[in-house]
Amino acid sequence: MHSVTAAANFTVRQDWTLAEIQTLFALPFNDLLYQAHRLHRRYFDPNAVQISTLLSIKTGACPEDCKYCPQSARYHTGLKAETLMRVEDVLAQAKLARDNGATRFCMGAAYRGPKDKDLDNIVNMIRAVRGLGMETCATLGMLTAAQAQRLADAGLDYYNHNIDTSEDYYREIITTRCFQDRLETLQHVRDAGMHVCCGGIIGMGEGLNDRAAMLHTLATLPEHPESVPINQLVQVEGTPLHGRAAVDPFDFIRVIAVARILMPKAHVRLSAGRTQMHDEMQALAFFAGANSIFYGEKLLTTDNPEQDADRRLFARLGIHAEALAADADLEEGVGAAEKHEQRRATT
Ligand code: SAM
Ligand code: DTB
Ligand code: SF4
Repeated sequence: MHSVTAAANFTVRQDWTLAEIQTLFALPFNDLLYQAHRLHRRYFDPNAVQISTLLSIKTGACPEDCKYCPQSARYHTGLKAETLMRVEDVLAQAKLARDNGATRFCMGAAYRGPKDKDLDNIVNMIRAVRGLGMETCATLGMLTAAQAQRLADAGLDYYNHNIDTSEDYYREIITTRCFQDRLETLQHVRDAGMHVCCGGIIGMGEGLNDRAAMLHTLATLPEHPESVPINQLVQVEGTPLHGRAAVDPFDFIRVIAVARILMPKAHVRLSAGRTQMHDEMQALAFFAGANSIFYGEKLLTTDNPEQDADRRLFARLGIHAEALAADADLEEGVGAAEKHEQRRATT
């Protein structure tokens, strides 16, 4: 019989072994969900879900070859490439998102990594969005240490940079960079004092062991990511992964539950792929420990559920939007990095 006590002592651990994670994946579904939900209640309001809205600030024509991505210049997906947006236009979209209830605004760019001159504009976007009283997040590809510092100095709260899958399977999915490059950027983000948002994609043809290995990498980082997006592959015609077999919904929920157990203080985000999920599956994901979503009718280039549908789902489940943390300090313009420094100085 499988043990259900592995996560019973409620400590936050960075020393998970791959074998322990595989054991969690092998648990009967109800035992796994019970453990995950129990931990979830320990650290979070089980009826609160954090809401982020995404905007693609630079679309398509990306030099990278990520096999899942409609924005790679190598695949013919019919996507219209767009250059970096103007600060005023980004600000208008952020205001709309805020008025619709989002507390975090995430700006995504189809770069391998940003050029320093692009960062001049992006820094202004970050300052403008923070001025609205929202948390800021950006996902711009690989960063140097100096670029990460510039973003932190501008007040960027979160940087999203996914490891996507296991180190082994990464080679099958992307050839223009390696897993180690991802880890290096994540380290620069940490060193600059920003919060880390890092997760992956399920449904790319990876095996169960790849899912376990991906979560093992995340859960054994020196500090767990504050935010862990779990995406279900959005299959876009023209990308090499179009036509992959669909994931068993219960297997997807297992990934959410295991992420919750391994990283009990992280927000686990039910990210891309929600248009393919029934309400019942999303409810199960929230029970298993997901407590963040992307809200708004678009992700970056693909569809996300209609806002009305999400409002109805929240109402049916008695879920409310999570309020900003009391220490968000947005009015004063204090970013994650500065808060980190303040905490260090007072401890
Ligand atoms: N270019 C930057 C990078 O790759 O880090 C930032 C933008 S990129 C679109 C951000 C993330 O979106 C990827 O790391 C991947 O996890 C996710 N993503 C992209 N296409 C996806 C798809 N078709 N389905 C699910 N997730 C996807
Ligand atoms: C993440 O993990 N998922 C988001 C966000 N981080 C940047 C992106 C999903 C993209 C889905 C495909 C698209 O819309 O282009
Ligand atoms: Fe470019 Fe990011 Fe898409 Fe890869 S995931 S092709 S780096 S936009």
